[in-house]
Amino acid sequence: MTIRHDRDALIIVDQQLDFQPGGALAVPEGDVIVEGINRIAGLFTEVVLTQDHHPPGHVSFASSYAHRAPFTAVTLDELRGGGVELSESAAFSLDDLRAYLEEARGNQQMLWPDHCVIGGDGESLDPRLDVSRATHIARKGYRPHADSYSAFRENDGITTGLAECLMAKGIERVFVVGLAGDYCVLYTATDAADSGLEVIYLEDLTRFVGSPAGSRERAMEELAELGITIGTSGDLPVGSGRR
Ligand code: VGL
Ligand code: ZN
Repeated sequence: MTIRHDRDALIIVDQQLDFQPGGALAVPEGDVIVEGINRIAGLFTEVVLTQDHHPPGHVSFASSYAHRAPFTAVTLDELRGGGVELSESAAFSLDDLRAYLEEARGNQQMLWPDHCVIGGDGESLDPRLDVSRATHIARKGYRPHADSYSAFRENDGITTGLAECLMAKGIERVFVVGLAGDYCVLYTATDAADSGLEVIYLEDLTRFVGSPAGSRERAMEELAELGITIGTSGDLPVGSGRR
């Protein structure tokens, strides 16, 4: 597989400390892929980095709700039934939440431990990541009442403008890597395909949250259904690329 400098982009998703072992939302083995990512980054002229970037009291934090545990979901049905109570720290109202869940996929939001909080240490990129080739750093998930797994579209469907930006530069194909394979990498890949970009999901350069059970398998099925190519970094001419 050859890389075309003017047509291909690499998107490195959320390679941040909070997703590494020991972080607030640790992804098992989230740290082992960074060397492989650095190795292929040198092949690309266009390298997009994304960063999860949440304000305190974000809609995706379990701590923003009364009596809610991380790794459970809050749903529109529960809200309509009066079963959702916010905590003191919530940076959004129940009306904001209703408007968001009406637009969100599956009319629900998974709740997570506080992670990638703006200004906190956990949102930093892994210091081992070679950022020297990054041409575009896209932060996402910073509206208090909306989460954004994808680099292209927030969970309520609002565009980030990234597809338009890449396509305006002539990019036709994107390679996606990073964390986590069942959330932000998955949605970045599916939204890229939906935007009309050809997508290659490099399976060896991602790792998975794995919650709820089966999320990895469902992610792989969804990619297959959309006709997204699942490849590995071994398919790339690593070593022969320019640096
Ligand atoms: C992610 C859950 C919550 C990810 C971000 O980067 O995959 N997952 N926020
Ligand atoms: Zn997040």
